[in-house]
Amino acid sequence: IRRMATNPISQFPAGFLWGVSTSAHQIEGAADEREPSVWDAFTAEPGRVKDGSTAAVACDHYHRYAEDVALLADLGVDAYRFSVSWPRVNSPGGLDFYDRLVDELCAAGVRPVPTLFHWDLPLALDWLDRDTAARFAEYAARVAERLGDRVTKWITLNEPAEHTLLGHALGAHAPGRQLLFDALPAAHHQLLAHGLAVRALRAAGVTDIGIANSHGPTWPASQEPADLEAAAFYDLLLNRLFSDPLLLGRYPEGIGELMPKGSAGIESDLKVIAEPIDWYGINYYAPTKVGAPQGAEIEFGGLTLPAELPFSVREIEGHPVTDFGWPVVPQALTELLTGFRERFGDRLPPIVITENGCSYEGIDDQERIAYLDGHVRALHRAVEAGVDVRGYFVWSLLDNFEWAEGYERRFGLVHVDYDTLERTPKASYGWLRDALRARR
Ligand code: GBH
Repeated sequence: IRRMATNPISQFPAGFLWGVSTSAHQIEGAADEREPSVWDAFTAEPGRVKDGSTAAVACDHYHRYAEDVALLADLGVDAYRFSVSWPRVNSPGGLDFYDRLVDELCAAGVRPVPTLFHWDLPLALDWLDRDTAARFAEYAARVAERLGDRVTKWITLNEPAEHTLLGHALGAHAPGRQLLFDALPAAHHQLLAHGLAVRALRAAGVTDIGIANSHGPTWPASQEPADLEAAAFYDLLLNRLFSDPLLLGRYPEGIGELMPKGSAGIESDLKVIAEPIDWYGINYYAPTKVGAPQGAEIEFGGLTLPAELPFSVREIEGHPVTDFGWPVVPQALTELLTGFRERFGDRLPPIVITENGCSYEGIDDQERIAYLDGHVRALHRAVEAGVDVRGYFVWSLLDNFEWAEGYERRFGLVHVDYDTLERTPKASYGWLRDALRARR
């Protein structure tokens, strides 16, 4: 990727929200100061996490949050997207931590943007139970009552698609189930939880609510009918299963019948799910090439996909790849956003890119600078094409616990030494700081 001299960030209008993201389980540590989550139980099982690590300490952000907020302030971001740990809120003093964090952020002039669920479900709960949706709404209300005087912008869920797929269908993430299509109730209950939480947050006076969904263009492996059909099905799972009910109030054809319904029926659930939101968050990393099933297990992004899936994921050639093996294709972000605009039209609320980033080793991370520069330019092309985008958050502020990959993948703008817990800003941190300063 060729980097141009101009600063891509200064091309955006004033008021565009620039930020960085993290999540509780990936950075906080202090696991013994809260209730356990499904991720604590999952990582305790041998073989689940590649390097055998756990998030018991992680970046120790729970004890070092003031240092991390100072890093945010120096970086000059407008906003910080973090997640609230439900098991921590369930523990004595848990909400006090978020209270202190929010105070620290406000004092530093950084806007707090909490996500209420980023995969660390309390161990006693299960997304296959419908009741978890109602519990989530109660928890959301409790957090909003405590932080709502200082926090205005809220996110309900992070990537229910990945949590369903990886956690319940394929078993690569907590809670480690391999239910394949029988995982769909976990999707429905998360969507219901989102809708009920939107209502609970509104009742608590919140006016600025979004969700962070994982999306990326699906590229068919060829124009052969079998490849086109498989790609369309994969696209439905990744790009429509969650967005259609949220934005159009219906499931894609054929999927609604597979969902459990409450006593009042599926239409009544869909009304809750489609409760209007103020903006739609997109986490974008890479496009996926998909073709007809190949009748064998395949390795994909560190996963072994079972042979019986009705599609197969293929390698994208001709683009650089990150340390994770994910292709770097900035123009696919423009394609994704213009495609969303075409599909949803006026039903599409303003968009915020709630995550975008890459894993690379090293402190002089020129590849990360190239990745971010390329994606910010691609984002600007989408804005020029008429897509209403209001913000962009880099994943992530810090190197952190990368789920089933443990600490081997580093997504941070700031390097973390996991022995000393020392933070060292990388070249990409300097790049973003300079670009943010230059815009004013
Ligand atoms: C996010 O998930 C999570 O929200 C965050 O917690 C996590 O740390 C971060 O991303 C980094 O992983 O093999 O090229 O087709 C991202 C979900 C699923 C997006 C796999 C990229 C595969 C890319 N990812 N997907 S590719």
